[in-house]
Amino acid sequence: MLNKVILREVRLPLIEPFHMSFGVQTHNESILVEFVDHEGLSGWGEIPLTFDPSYCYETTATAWHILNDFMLPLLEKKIRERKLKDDPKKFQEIFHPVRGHPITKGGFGMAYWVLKAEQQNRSLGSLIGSKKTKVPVGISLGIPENQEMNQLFQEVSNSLDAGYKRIKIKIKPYNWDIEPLHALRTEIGDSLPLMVDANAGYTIEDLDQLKKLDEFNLMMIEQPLAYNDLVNHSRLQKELHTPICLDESITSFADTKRANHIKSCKCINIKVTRVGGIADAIKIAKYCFKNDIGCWGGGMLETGIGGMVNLFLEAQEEYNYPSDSSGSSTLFLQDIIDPPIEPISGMVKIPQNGVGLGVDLDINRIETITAKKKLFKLK
Ligand code: OSB
Ligand code: MG
Repeated sequence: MLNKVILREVRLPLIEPFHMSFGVQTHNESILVEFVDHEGLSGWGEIPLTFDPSYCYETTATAWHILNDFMLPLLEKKIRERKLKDDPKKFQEIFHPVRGHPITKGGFGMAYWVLKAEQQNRSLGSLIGSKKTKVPVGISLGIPENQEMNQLFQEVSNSLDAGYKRIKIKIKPYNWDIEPLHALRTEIGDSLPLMVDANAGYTIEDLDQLKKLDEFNLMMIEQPLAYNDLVNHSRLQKELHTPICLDESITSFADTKRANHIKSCKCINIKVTRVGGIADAIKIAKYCFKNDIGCWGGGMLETGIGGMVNLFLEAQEEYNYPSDSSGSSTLFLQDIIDPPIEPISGMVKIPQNGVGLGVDLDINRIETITAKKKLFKLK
């Protein structure tokens, strides 16, 4: 039985500002969700957002508003009517009256899944049927400050030394795309497993420039065009040999089916909250596998809470490319989980025996980075 929900807005500085085609991120800014039951067990989830609607329309402030003014009242009503179902797969149906806001819903629902795992004294991975004991990971490298080629070489060579299974570099139309790719292929060679992420920077008008990317033997091109442009992604995919991977465009299972029906991509970056939560992420991975679409786990510069959930999903059999789970120390001086996420030779071990997230939470540190907190008592 649910007893209370605690929302905490936290801010955790990144070691280095992370530059993408649409702007820069200097902090993780998340709402941590804690569900506490009557036995005192806690399940945690994470809603990773930013203060501005740049990567997606949701922001930290809209998430707080949607939770406080709509989702929590809906949950309270369900509990009052004694209609709350025990099944985490069904939990998010409560929030059907709220249109959109997949990241808010997905991160809220995540805490319910983790609480279920705690109550059943098993890990989230065991609850969702993840089989892999370790997963291959890559790293996502932001655009270097001042676009210094030497900095890019340094970061790529450090990442290869650390054993990452693939390198993703962020690109920006005309200004940071062909040049760094040419330099990397010339310096480091053709065997480097390399991909790019444009974060929706191009339009179909840039077709000639996008065709040039085909020369660099890339594993895939992530989200070249606008988030709401499945049609032109389909046109573009016909013009390119390189697989297109969608990120921003896929915000639900329905989006996945649409993208498949019109052949907008050959791969999907599954971010558990962006697609609306754990249940949808699982459905999407299974659908991709059946329909010959590749998939892998993306990241949103989350703390270790969201990071552990990403790993348990990446341990599902359908995930078939290295993920963006590059590890706590690539993002933060100190994470809020113990032990932190730490790849060894490009592989991260999945906790097999732990309960819930399979790691301890550093509650003191969480309190220190909390900017705003609210407790909702559930009757
Ligand atoms: O497009 O995948 C993205 C980070 C923030 C917002 C969007 C993206 C990213 C990343 C980094 O690429 C992934 C990570 O290391 O968490
Ligand atoms: Mg992306």
